[in-house]
Amino acid sequence: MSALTPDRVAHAARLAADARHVCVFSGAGMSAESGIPTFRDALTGLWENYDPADLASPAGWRRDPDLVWGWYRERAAALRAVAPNDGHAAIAALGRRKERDGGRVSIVTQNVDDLHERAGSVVDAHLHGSLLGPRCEACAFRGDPELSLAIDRPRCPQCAASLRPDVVWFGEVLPESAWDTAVAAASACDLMIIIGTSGVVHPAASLPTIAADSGASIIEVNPEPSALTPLATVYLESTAAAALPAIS
Ligand code: BV8
Ligand code: ZN
Repeated sequence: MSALTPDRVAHAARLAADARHVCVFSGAGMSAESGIPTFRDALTGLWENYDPADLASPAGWRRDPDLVWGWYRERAAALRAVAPNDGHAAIAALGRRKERDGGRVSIVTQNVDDLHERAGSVVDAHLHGSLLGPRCEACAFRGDPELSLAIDRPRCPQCAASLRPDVVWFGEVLPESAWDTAVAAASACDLMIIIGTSGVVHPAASLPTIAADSGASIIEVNPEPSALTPLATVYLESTAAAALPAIS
């Protein structure tokens, strides 16, 4: 049972209604109620003996590319079988309402799924890439989502080099344009809504501090306190699908 206290819900709903520019900052918890395991829970079944930070790393890829490719292929296939949840829908509805009223909602996500988009939102920055479509290790080729489901690792049709998941691994720099867009949104928003992130992966986890230092109010939605909870103007100890429809 989530601790959605009426006073906190009312406070968060007022902040959301009054804000001109909302920046949504989402993590794996945003997709949990759609059936996508959070990053730390992602290693179930076949993968339970592996460390996510190792599979999601250049060293892990170099050591066993077929194993890492298989992990991403399974995640890409699992994503096709699920749907956006009420939290994604609430964020999309908030975006439409803000657009109508001359405001805006920016979405900055750490997630590599497309559930915000499938709920009708435009995502301004995918900080850590996407499961949908591999990219070439040597040239600018990017494949379509079908290629992510290939059983055997595909070769680049343009230069025959190896294709890899189009995600940012630990130890890799974030895409410059995504990071710049995210910092601009965090700096310009008057409200940041943090949803479902443990707030331990950097530099993404520094965005809420940028927002707070720029004078934004912060709402956090998470059934457990996170590293970011101390920054929250309002902390909703609840899940994305329960809390977001109630405040937006
Ligand atoms: C970089 C793509 C620099 C791949 C991902 C020491 C200190 C500080 C930093 C570092 C350090 N050592 C190394 C670093 C840097 C490192 C880092 O931050 N490490 C951490 C672990 C200490 N960062 C990097 O390497 C980044 N790059 O720094 O480059 C650089 C400079 C020069 C040259 C080279 C490099 C790159 C990081 C990106 C890694 N890739 N994803 C893939 O998906 O496979 S990160 C991946 O993990 C996710 O994308 C996500 O960002 C992260 C997991 O975090 P969350 O999303 O928060 O998910 P998590 O499971 O942790 O938590 C879920 C939360 O949801 C929980 O709080 C839970 O309570 C809540 N929840 C659960 N259910 C619900 C819910 N909430 C709401 N509703 C629910 N229903
Ligand atoms: Zn190529």
